[in-house]
Amino acid sequence: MKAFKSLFKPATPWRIVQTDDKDSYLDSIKKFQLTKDEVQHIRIMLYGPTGSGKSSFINSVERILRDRVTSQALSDSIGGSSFTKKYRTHPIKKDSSSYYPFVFTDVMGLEKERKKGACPEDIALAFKGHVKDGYTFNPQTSISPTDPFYNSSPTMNDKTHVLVCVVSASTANCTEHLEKIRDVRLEASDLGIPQVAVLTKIDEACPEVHLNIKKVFTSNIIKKRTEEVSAYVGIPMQSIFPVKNYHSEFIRNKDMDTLILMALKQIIDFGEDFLDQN
Ligand SMILES: Nc1nc2c(ncn2[C@@H]2O[C@H](COP(=O)(O)OP(=O)(O)OP(=O)(O)O)[C@@H](O)[C@H]2O)c(=O)[nH]1
Ligand SMILES: [Mg+2]
Repeated sequence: MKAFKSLFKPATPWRIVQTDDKDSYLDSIKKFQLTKDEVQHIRIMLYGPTGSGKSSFINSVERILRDRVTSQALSDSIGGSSFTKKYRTHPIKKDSSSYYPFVFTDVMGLEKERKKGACPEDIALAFKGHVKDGYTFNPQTSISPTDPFYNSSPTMNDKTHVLVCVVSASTANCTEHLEKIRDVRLEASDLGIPQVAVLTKIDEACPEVHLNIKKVFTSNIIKKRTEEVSAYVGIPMQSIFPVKNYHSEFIRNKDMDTLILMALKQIIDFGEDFLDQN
């Protein structure tokens, strides 16, 4: 009888969150304004293994904030080597005449082999604002100060204000990229850049979540993946946000929105803190 009862006992959540609070996250993101006159936007840099869902995360945010399907940051379904090769800034339109006060930079994915994918030196230079939009990453060598895409006098708007490590929950791929992820993180830590991780593809990682996204915070699989990312990448558990990106869905889903907005709110708060201190 006891065993029977426990079958119907709701699982204890591994994180207590307000999962039905989509509108309040959305409201506060829509109202968010920067207080420093000299800074136009929080620059959010996404990095992580190739195919982990960086471009899809940007598209998902835009999908929610603009309520329309977009393909601003091209994502790829074939996989293999890095699809995003250029350094590009993605602003998000708020209305016909204005943009949100935050932008994303989507860099070439990290690949496990030393001479493949974005080289960590380039990412470190991008943190400091030395890489101009349109630069094509060269896995063999980092950008030289004589390159036309090298920005020798970056302003606060060109620098990275918050770093987001994007890893997939469906593969344990972050172990393979560990060294490169650590290099990037160490560089960011030296510059005092706050860091968050986004754990994508929770639908692929856990069958229960695939059927019902609400189960994310009671899923042992997602809890384990979050703990692994925290241990491997060195980001505290409370700064790791599980999400399911919009990638094949045509219809908006309130629970997917909530998880994405929860992550975005934390990213913006961290970016704002960094700007306040610098
Ligand atoms: N099931 C599922 N698939 C996803 C999710 N996020 C992204 N994908 C898919 O994963 C693939 C790779 O996504 P991208 O957004 O291109 O990944 P990326 O990190 O930008 O890759 P690179 O530009 O190559 O570094 C695409 O087929 C996406 O549709 C998710 O949350 N769930
Ligand atoms: Mg990409």
